[in-house]
Amino acid sequence: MADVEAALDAAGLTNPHVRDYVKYYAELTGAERVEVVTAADDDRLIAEALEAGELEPAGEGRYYSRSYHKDTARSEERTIVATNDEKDKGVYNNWRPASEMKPLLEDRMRGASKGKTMYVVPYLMSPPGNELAPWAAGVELTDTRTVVLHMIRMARVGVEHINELEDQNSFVRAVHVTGDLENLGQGTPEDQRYFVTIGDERTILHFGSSYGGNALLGKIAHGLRQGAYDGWASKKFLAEQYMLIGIHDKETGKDYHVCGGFPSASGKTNLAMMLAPDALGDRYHVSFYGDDIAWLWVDEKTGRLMGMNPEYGVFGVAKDTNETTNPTALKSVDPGTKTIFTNVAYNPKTQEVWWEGRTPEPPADVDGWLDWKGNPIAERSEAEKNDPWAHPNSRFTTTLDNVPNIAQDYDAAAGVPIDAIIFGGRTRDREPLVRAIHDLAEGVYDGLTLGAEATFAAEGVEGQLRYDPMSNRPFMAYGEGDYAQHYLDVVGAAKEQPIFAHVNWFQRDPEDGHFLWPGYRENLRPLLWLLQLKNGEVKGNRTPVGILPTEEELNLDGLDLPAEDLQRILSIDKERWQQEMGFREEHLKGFERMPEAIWEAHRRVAAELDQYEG
Ligand code: OXD
Ligand code: MN
Repeated sequence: MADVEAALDAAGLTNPHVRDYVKYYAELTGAERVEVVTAADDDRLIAEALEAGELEPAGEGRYYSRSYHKDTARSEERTIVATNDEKDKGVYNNWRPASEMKPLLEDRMRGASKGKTMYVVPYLMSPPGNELAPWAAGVELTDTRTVVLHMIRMARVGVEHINELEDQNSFVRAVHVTGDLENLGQGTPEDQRYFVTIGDERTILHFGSSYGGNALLGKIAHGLRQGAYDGWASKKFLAEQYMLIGIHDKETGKDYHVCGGFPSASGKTNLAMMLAPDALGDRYHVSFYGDDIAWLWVDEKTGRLMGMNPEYGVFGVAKDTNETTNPTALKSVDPGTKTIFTNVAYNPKTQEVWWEGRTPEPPADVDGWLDWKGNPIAERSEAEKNDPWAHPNSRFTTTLDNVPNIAQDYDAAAGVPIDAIIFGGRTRDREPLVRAIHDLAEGVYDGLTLGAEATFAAEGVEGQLRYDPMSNRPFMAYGEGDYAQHYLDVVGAAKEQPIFAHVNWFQRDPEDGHFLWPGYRENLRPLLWLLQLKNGEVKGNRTPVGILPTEEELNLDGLDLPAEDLQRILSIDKERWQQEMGFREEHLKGFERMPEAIWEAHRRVAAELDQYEG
């Protein structure tokens, strides 16, 4: 049995509630040792992980890890938000009573960390001193060292975050027990895994995975699910799966901040890390705040809608990251950054890593190369020849400090004022390049009807379209109707309303299928137009589904776009939209207590479409 008291004393962990919590779960899980972690322990833990073979060197100051081959993604069916009140049941949160789930999880965890170290990881999911910091403190207990190393990169980690809490009992209890990965029946009817957030007890119990959002509990379980629940219960804030960027106009000296939600695999990380196109670079600078989560609230003194990224790092999808799609990400994982790559292809002889889309072709000399499962590429059979080298959900994990265009004030307590909130999926037709929405209810309605193709970040069928409200479908913590009302209330309280917009970089030519918009850095152009519209500098072209730029308004300096392509992405297809309105109605009908304001927005758009002559 671990000497818990001695370990906590040695680490200077004084918070009595945290101490009780650690003691309780150390006993329950049967851990042999307890170790309290601070960010300063990183080098030692890395050395230990290398020694133990949990990490391998990937060049100077970079590391490689491989997960169990059936443990490579979030599992939405096994994820549950439990509470003590059935009214919290929504369509997507897989609600169960806390009284059922807590004993069930504790049963699975009982004795499951025998012989292992239980790492105590105190963390903060906000810049220190932020107005939402009271909801941001947590303590993850995990029995896996690589999870600790990821947490140190993805969250602010150290005992100071919990010793100094004003309310010493106000922290999220986040317990992660890996379990016997080879015997959990992943994806079968006997699946043993459970990923549970007990919203009204501020307790997270995850069993049966050591991968990504299943295991780094600060990120998705706290940063999104628990954060969303707390934001609603306190009536104070929103926790959204949003990227957050700054745009500085060197000519006027103005700074703008844009955040927004994109379902996985819709280019959110690329957009968040975007640089200004060369032709506009003299005038605009884009800075990075975050690529995955933003918490939003209204500053009571100024009345402005504010945002901050609660995370401290980037857990980015490696696939298709290259010099064209995201040069910033590549620099963020340069030698010396202490990046951890997971489930990419790895060459232990040369310590190189590779993933699909890193270069157009895989390395020609396959000597030494292993695929993500650790199997030599050189020994592949004819049938395996075309299998990917890297897992499609393989990742790189690096801290915000490594991102070359990180905003200077990313760590500032105040957060930043939000000028625009954008939504965008991957849509091959119907959705124009950008349509702006001034009205709050129409903006929220638009977010609720966001659609996306399935992604490898979640287990599912690739290419299949499904609705993903606000890109929050896997993170909904309570009923969708209540969520919509809370969104209206929080943003509605801001004195200066943000402008909403829907963007789509992925429209294709119906005949030959080519992308109509070049995307990547060029995506700054529609955002600049949006900010000009908000400032009243342009008028745009009114349509029932929002205001679109005119061809003259969109700054296309240095960009050569075929006239037909431009015309298509700046217009709407009335019939496809009318069909879509029917799908939306069915989708919205599925939710209880959807606010009347959202239904009114839906009816207004539908009626205007029927009248629209184009
Ligand atoms: C993530 C996810 O890791 O959405 O950000 O799964
Ligand atoms: Mn995400």
